[in-house]
Amino acid sequence: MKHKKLLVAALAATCALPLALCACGNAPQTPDDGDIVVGEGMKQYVLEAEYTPVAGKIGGAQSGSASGYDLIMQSDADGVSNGYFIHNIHMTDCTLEFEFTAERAGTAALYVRMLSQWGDTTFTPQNFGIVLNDKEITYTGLLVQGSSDDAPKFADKVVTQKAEIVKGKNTLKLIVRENTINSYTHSTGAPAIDCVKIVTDTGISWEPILENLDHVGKIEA
Ligand SMILES: [Ca+2]
Repeated sequence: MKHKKLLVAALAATCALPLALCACGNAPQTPDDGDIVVGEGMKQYVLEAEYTPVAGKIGGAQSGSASGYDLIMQSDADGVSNGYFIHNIHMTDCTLEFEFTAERAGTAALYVRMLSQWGDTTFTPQNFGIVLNDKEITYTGLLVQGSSDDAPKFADKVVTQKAEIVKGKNTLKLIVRENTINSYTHSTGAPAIDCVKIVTDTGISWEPILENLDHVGKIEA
């Protein structure tokens, strides 16, 4: 598998991706949930969900199955970071993994950019786990405004202002837990995930799986 190393710090500094939200200048922020505050000496790093490992992953649609690259949806809608997001992960234990490397240990503000296709929905550690380096983040429930995959309205939801980042490799997991949020089948439902944003004064890099996008919308054996 071809991984292209990309230093997100450089992107954040240069705004090289027109669709990527970044921390530079007076770039427009998301209209909902207020602006993400990037303090003096801090940087915002955007880790796109569509660049995380999806091959072989089993999700679930509103009713029926969904898996692998079909979990990535392309969208030209306003507010979709990088033009793609992850959806149809309505399956207990379905997990998205964001691996990144930190120059040193530190704390970070952590945001997950998400929407709910189930109407206004409150995600909690009980129905949607957020785990950093195998430690559960006991976040306060996140009320996510209802919208849809076809007319997405994503919002940056603050999970914690004090995520503990370790020097070297870090792994953030978003874990769908058994619940009854899926109002169609009265079974497990999940949010759609656009990206994760990390605001910290610790330098962060990661290896986005850019080739994921080569598979989107293709029928594969
Ligand atoms: Ca995205």
